[in-house]
Amino acid sequence: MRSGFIGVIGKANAGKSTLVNVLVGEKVAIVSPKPQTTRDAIMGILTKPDYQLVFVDTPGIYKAGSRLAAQMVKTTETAAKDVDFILYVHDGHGGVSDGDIALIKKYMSDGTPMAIAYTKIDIMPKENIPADVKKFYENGIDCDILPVSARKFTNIGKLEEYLAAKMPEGDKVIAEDIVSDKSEKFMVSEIMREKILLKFGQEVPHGIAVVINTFEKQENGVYEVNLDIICEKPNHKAILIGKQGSAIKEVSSFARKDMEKFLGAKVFLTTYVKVKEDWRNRPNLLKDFGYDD
Ligand SMILES: Nc1nc2c(ncn2[C@@H]2O[C@H](COP(=O)(O)OP(=O)(O)O)[C@@H](O)[C@H]2O)c(=O)[nH]1
Ligand SMILES: [Mg+2]
Repeated sequence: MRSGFIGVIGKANAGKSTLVNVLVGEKVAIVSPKPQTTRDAIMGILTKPDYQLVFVDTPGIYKAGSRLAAQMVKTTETAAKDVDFILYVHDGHGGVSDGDIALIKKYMSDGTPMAIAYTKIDIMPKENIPADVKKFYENGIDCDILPVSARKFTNIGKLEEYLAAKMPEGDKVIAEDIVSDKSEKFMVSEIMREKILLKFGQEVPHGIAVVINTFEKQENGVYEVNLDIICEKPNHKAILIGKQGSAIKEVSSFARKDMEKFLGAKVFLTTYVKVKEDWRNRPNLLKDFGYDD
C-alpha cells in the first residue's frame, strides 16, 4: 500500500480544482472561469485497494490585493510545505512565460518531489506541447511533465498511476469512504458561491462571501438551508438581487438544484443579500465568514 499527500499548486485559473475533482471522481471543490474561486485548502481523497492519494487543492498563486487574498496565498504556501509531492498545474493553452518558469523553479527549489500537470490540452494545438516541454527543460525544469485534459479526461488514469507510484509506502490515513475533509455545510455554501461566480460579471463575484445561518435535515428528509450572501457595496446588492428579484431567484434556483444533487435530498433554500463594506480587509469579518488564519 502506498499513500501520501499531494499539494496541488499553480497559478489562478490554471485548472487545479477541476483536475482534483476528476481525479477524486466527485466534486470536492467548486470551479469557475474567474480567478480566486478557491479560497481554502480543500482535501480531495482518492482511495483504491493499493493506494490512497490525498490531494490538497489550494487557492493558487496570484497578486494579493486584499487581506483575504494575502491569506489565500499564505494558505497555498503552507499547503506546499507539508506534502509528500507537489503537482504543479500549468495551463498549457496559455503558453509558457518567464513568470511560469520562475514560479515552477521556486517550488522545485524547496526539495519536495514535483511533477507538472500540463492541462487544458483539449483547447490547444497538440504541436505546441513538445515545444513547451523543450522550453521547460532548456530553462532547467527537469521534472516530469504530464499533458492532460481534465475536461476531456485525457491521460487522467495515467496521471493517477504516476502519482500512486510516487507515494511513500504506508497505510491509508483516511477512511476509504471519505472524499473530502470539508463538511456538507461548507460544500453547500461553496455551491452558492460558485453559482454567483458563474452568473455575474467581473466586479461583483470577488467580493462575495456566503454565510450559512441554518443547515438542518428535517424529519421529512428535506434540508432547510438559510444563508446570507455578503457583498461589499450597495450597488452590488442591487445587481445581485436584480429586477424584482429576478437575478437572485435564478441563481438560487441553480444553487438549490446542485445542492440537492450533492446532498441527495430535497432542499428548501432561503437567501438574503447583505452589504458589509470592505469585508475582505476586516479581520473580524473574515473570521466571521470562515476565512480564519
Ligand atoms: N478546456 C478546458 N478547460 C478547463 C480544463 N480544466 C479547467 N478548465 C476551466 O478553467 C477554468 C478554471 O478552472 P479551475 O479548476 O477553477 O481553476 P483553478 O483556479 O486553478 O482551481 C474553469 O472555467 C474550468 O472549466 C481543461 O482540462 N480543459
Ligand atoms: Mg480552484
